[in-house]
Amino acid sequence: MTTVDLPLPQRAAPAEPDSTTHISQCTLCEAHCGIHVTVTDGRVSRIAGNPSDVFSKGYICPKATAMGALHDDPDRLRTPMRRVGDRFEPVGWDEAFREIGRRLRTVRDRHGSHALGMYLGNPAAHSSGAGYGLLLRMALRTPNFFTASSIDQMPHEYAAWQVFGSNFLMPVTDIDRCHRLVVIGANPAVSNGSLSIMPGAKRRIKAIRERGGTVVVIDPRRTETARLADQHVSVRPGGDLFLLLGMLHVLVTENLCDTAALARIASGWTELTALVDGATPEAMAPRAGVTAEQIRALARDHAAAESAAIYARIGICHQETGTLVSWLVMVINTVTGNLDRPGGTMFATPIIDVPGLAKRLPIKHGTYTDRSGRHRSFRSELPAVVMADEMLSDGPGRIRAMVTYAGNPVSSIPQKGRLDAAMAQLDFYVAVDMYVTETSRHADFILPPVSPLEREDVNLLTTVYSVRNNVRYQHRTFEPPAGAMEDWEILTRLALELAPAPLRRMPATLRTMLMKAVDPMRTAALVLATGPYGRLRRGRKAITLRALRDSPGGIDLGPLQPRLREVIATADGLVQLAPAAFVADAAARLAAAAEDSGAGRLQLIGRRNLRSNNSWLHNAPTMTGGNNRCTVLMHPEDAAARGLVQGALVRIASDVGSIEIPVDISDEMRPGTVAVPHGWGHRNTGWQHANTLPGANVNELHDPTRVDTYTGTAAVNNTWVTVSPAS
Ligand SMILES: Nc1nc2c(c(=O)[nH]1)N[C@H]1C(S)=C(S)[C@@H](COP(=O)(O)OP(=O)(O)OC[C@H]3O[C@@H](n4cnc5c(=O)[nH]c(N)nc54)[C@H](O)[C@@H]3O)O[C@H]1N2
Ligand SMILES: Nc1nc2c(c(=O)[nH]1)N[C@H]1C(S)=C(S)[C@@H](COP(=O)(O)OP(=O)(O)OC[C@H]3O[C@@H](n4cnc5c(=O)[nH]c(N)nc54)[C@H](O)[C@@H]3O)O[C@H]1N2
Ligand code: SF4
Ligand SMILES: [Mo]
Repeated sequence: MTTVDLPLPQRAAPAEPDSTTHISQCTLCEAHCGIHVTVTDGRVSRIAGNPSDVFSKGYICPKATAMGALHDDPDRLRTPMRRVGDRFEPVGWDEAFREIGRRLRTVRDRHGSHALGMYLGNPAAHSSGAGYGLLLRMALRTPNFFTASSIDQMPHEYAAWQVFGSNFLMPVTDIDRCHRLVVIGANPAVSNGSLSIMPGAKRRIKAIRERGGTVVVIDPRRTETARLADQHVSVRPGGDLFLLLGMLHVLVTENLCDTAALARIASGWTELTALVDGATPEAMAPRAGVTAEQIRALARDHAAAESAAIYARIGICHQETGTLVSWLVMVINTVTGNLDRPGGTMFATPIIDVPGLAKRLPIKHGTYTDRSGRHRSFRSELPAVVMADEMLSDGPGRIRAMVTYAGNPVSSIPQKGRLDAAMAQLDFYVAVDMYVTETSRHADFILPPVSPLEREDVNLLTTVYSVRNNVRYQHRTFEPPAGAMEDWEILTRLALELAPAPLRRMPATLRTMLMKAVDPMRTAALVLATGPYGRLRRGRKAITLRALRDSPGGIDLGPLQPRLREVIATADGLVQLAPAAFVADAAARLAAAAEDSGAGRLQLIGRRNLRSNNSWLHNAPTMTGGNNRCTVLMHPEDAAARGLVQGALVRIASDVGSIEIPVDISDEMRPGTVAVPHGWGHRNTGWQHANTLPGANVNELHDPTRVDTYTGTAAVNNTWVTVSPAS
């Protein structure tokens, strides 16, 4: 169990502090670790892991303490704000909603609903708010909908849609039972897993080795996870496609797959074997930046393991080949017999049975495009990299008004510095956020939700992609102040403002009744009752909301269960190993000339830090300083070649922008590759502490036109840059 004491404000005689300890959850990332929050004299004095949490088992990462810092942060907005000239002034909720409704409707009436845009950001997924964000998106009736998914997991979703028939069927890594874990483009020791949610990832990874298993990390950087592994394979950024094709070649030519068993669940083996025919390890090795022997061993060991899983995440999504690589990961897990088997990759059985419902949740691709026609919509949204263009380039359908919810796209999205200007020139902009950020500073209204410690919730997303079936309840630590609103209430009120007049103008009492009817707790009760563990299902002890609330560490629902045949959503009920478009694309890439060697330039990738959270949390002094700084990590040879010494300020320049930050020299980097964290460079925000910190926005360097072929997901993981001493 981890425990961290927070500094308390100095008081004259703290004789008998009035302390109470509350059970809650950290909601700062997908893991939702159980926490004990001690409150002393109305302030959070201590945050510790909840040892009885059935999933996180007492683990917390250093970010958990930021739950307290966030709650007590004087810079956190507690009332709605309205822009008056260059300043923000407090405004009442009702007045704010009326005015926002009027302004949004005016834009819609004059220019059509295309003129309204919305961005839904990452923390939306960490509360029930996401569902209500989608409700608002429906009320806006606009094609111009963007989310953090298109700078995140869209390639996994697209590949899952092609291979398993549904974007929801992204297989989860059964890390607690696997005998071999291969991590590609993820650093769970820092991130604690995403879409294979694994709080306390370090402990789970160590346990694999303790039970005699093997851990391999394929990453251009010797990461915190690589340090826990048996083997680190330092791949060239963007080289994963060739590494995996080479592995498949070995699996095929050395007859390492049980093709008879495979034929019962999958189709496309013949096309796959034809594709990898020429992809010998020797041919692939230089393109992947590894050795042929490494490729061969990776394939043989994967096939030989009692159970094995490749876990791939953001490092492979942020590539032009993001979808192709996601596909090959799914393929290798399948052909080696590691799909739907304990210790391999599996589908969860969550309280809301998303995998079980996948067949009935069809999605569309390409029903519309952005105005340039380059980007096709996927699951009814457009990639976030086009936001700036859709706001700035003139012509019909231009976005004139925006809503952002729990997102800071000016910092998070590669956009050549144009999104800042784009947000500034909008006719109208409303931000649902608790801070004045790089993005929300341009808003006409900022509507702040309560702090996470002031809400109670049951997070459904976490249950769908956890490495073990479970359900947990987020208890309130603090009662919300009178009149404060939660995200779901704000979003529902906004949606009502865009609804037809009778709904909009309903009396306040009726509206209160309606809001009560759509309360997330009611929704959670309904979800529980109708899901796999509910009272409507026979033969099992029902889990009610009350039972869940009374379980201080949540309820364990057991290990992942085989259920491929039940959930697969393809037309013929088979896993599609070789979607025609993917095969043709991969073949074309195999046939193309070798990769650009960069002519003395370096390949820029990203990195995450244990005490940082995307573009925010930098206002908490306990989260900044130490090793959590915005520096460029560089191999000693590359530093020496440029005459750089540790800590020197350097200028990093790409084809689209430049930034200046200090260099950190470390042999954990692959030579020729440098890493810079995203989410830094806070200036002119309401974050008084963060504004004083050095750093720059790495997304100034990434080209928004370099994207994953299928989903438009920003390819921020191999941008060519030069690094030189800052003048
Ligand atoms: N170069 C580069 N860029 C990246 C990445 C990378 O690896 N490299 N990673 C990408 C990834 S994976 C992601 S997910 C995106 C994230 O990018 P965004 O979607 O922009 O999310 P955050 O940066 O987390 O910003 C969160 C915002 O929500 C606000 N907020 C926090 N909690 C709440 C809440 O409960 N309610 C409301 N209403 N607001 C809240 C915060 O104040 C902050 O303004 O960044 C991406 N950008
Ligand atoms: N502490 C902390 N935890 C977080 C977050 C945070 O900001 N801070 N963000 C959360 C979010 S929104 C997400 S989506 C998850 C992401 O979780 P992870 O996917 O684990 O994120 P990263 O730590 O960025 O790991 C990506 C890895 O890919 C590597 N990489 C870069 N380019 C390539 C490449 O071309 N090939 C290969 N094979 N590897 C490459 C990088 O070196 C890095 O180690 O983390 C979540 N958890
Ligand atoms: S891993 Fe850290 S940030 Fe994520 S929920 Fe757990 S304590 Fe919070
Ligand atoms: Mo993310």
